[in-house]
Amino acid sequence: MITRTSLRGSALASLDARALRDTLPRAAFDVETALDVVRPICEQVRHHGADALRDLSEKFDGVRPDALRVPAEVLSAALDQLDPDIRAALTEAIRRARLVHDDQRRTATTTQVAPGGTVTERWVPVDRVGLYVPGGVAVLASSVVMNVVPAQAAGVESLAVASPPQRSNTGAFVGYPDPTILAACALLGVDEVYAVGGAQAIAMFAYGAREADGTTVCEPVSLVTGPGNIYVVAAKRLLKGLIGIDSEAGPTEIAILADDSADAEHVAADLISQAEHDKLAAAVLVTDSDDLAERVEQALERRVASTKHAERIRVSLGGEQSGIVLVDDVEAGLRVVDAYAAEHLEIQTRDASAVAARVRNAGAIFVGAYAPVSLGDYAAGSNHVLPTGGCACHSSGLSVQSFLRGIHVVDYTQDALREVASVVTTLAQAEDLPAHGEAVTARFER
Ligand code: HSO
Ligand code: ZN
Repeated sequence: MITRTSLRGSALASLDARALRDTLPRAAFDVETALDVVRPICEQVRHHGADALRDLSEKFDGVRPDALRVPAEVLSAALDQLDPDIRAALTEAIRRARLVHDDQRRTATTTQVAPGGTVTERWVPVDRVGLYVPGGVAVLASSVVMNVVPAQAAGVESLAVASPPQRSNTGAFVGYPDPTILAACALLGVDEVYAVGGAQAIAMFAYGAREADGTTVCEPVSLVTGPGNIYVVAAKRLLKGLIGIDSEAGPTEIAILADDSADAEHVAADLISQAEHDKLAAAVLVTDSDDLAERVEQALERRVASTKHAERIRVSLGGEQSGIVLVDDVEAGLRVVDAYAAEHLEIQTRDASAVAARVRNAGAIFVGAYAPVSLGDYAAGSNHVLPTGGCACHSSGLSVQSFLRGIHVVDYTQDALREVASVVTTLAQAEDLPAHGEAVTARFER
């Protein structure tokens, strides 16, 4: 079901990092093509506001929401009706995520550059953010936690969530997002929730939305975060600049670097766990052990046959984005996983901590036998909104930092400015921008 590739001996040695990355299995995720699809959707929302949002929901979600903003009583009903076990699990997941994200808060730093001259870096939260929670193949209430917790820890004051209305909802929830998502919002104290999904949700956040009579439905936001399908990602890319965005998150990926000490059952179970997300999800095992590869293949066959979403998983494991990559040793494996820059990377080798410490590119690293990716998906305390598609070589997952801006505050006395004046005038002359220098010398002329 899963293909094997050998990158042993000269096959690896002859490749530089970029060429190596191109040879590794990866899903085709063509955001550029999707841009053409989402452009008219965004324009429609920009010009026709709430009317466009209702029309687009009817077209893409198969349901016309009664109210675009979920009423407070629907949010509290969702929390009241939430299964107590799910409520307890969400509460514990929130508690752990808060521990980690509260620790990420940043304090201002002040640097004395010269006597009388200081630069302070202040960290200021974004005023208003829009958090997108997908509602496609799987409806992920845990993603509400992963978006909201860092935003709240950063001190963001105004926070809105959007998630697609679900056609299959019943009772009080008809035309609204999945009730567990609503309950998670209520549990986190988020009261501004929209029954809007897809590219149109991102456009609503970017432009804001009004009814035809001018009544405001949603105020525009400064920053949009959260994962989504290819159209959501395309809309974020299109509207970037008008709004800030987090890194682009595409289909889920897991890479596992394992040697012969790894437990094949664990490796197989973990590969399957992320393949379960999506037919486009990627599961890649990098190992120097033929014996482990063999045992993992057998375990995959057996485990996939007995799991609920077998069909979806078979497609994802059998797709070109998944595979087993054979290498000479763990050292070579490290080169491979660094080139791949996985969203999630598990290290299941001897001395796993030491190996993990050498990894440079990954969205999140899971060390040793007892840190499966699904722990991080829900309850490790870490964030699960992570860069995919190789973006981990330049971007980070969602954190408090994603919601903060660093502002430099420059404070110099007259003497401190005098002392550095010639540096400014010399560089200004060198760039043929003498008025820059004159702004300094003007202060010492009288
Ligand atoms: N593995 C997904 C997150 C998730 N898994 C949510 C289950 N629920 C992307 O990191
Ligand atoms: Zn997952």
